[in-house]
Amino acid sequence: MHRYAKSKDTKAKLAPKQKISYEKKSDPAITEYATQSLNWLRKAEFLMSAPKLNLCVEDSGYEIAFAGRSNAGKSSAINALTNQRQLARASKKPGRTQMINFFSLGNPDQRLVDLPGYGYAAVPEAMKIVWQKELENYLIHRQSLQGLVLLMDIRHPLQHFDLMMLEWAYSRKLFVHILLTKADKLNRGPANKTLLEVKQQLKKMKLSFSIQLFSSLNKLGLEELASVMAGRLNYTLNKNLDGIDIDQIPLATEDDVNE
Ligand SMILES: Nc1nc2c(ncn2[C@@H]2O[C@H](COP(=O)(O)OP(=O)(O)OP(=O)(O)O)[C@@H](O)[C@H]2O)c(=O)[nH]1
Ligand SMILES: [Mg+2]
Repeated sequence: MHRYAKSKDTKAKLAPKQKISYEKKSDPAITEYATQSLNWLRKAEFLMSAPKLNLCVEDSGYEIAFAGRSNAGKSSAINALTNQRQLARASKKPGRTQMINFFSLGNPDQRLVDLPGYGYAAVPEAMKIVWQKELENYLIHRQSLQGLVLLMDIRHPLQHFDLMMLEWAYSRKLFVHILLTKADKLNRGPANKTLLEVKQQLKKMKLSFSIQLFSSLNKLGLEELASVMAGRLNYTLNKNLDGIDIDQIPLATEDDVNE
């Protein structure tokens, strides 16, 4: 090596220090979409309860259903999302939601549905079978159903019931958005680890899905959930947002969805 040539190390020391920012800049248009979606969801109003599929509201328009094992946090999530304490009744007693509950979102053709929790131990076996059949009926045959929000307690993901729901969703190519609920029960490290593991499992199932951490208690993940729901329910924004052209926001690709 030439006597005067500077070593790599010295060169690095002499180079002006560059500041590298790891901060992810949020896109103002996307943030605005999430905020508007949340405001829209706050218009939720109770429509009706049905004990079975053929007594549900007319199968027209669009709806998104919340499903999950009993006690997974469905009713709490709906209340947090709509910013209404008692819209869907949450309970310390599992098995509280025993009907298919419909909520309108601004108009009766855009709906949110709270499905009965599955697996409540105190329900007799025969009753569980009836409910399972009703759920299957609803998921397979409901034409207005645009997607499923599947809630799983982050401490017990992918139980038998969840796999059954995912199979039904797959059989009719239904989009599934997964919430790992009660994320406040875990520290951030273990929570992210579970998120990654569940995502890997789901990728193997070739489903069309997205997944996120969620906590009704801490209001974690509300905006993300609201945006997904608005997208699925064909909620169109008021296009006169301050200088933002919504049409310029690139459409999500399958990769984004599975990220
Ligand atoms: N720590 C914590 N607890 C929660 C959260 N969400 C719900 N819970 C609690 O979990 C219990 C069950 O919540 P629900 O929302 O009633 O659950 P569900 O899925 O609607 O239950 P079913 O109606 O039986 O199907 C209640 O005691 C809630 O307070 C959360 O994000 N964090
Ligand atoms: Mg409930």
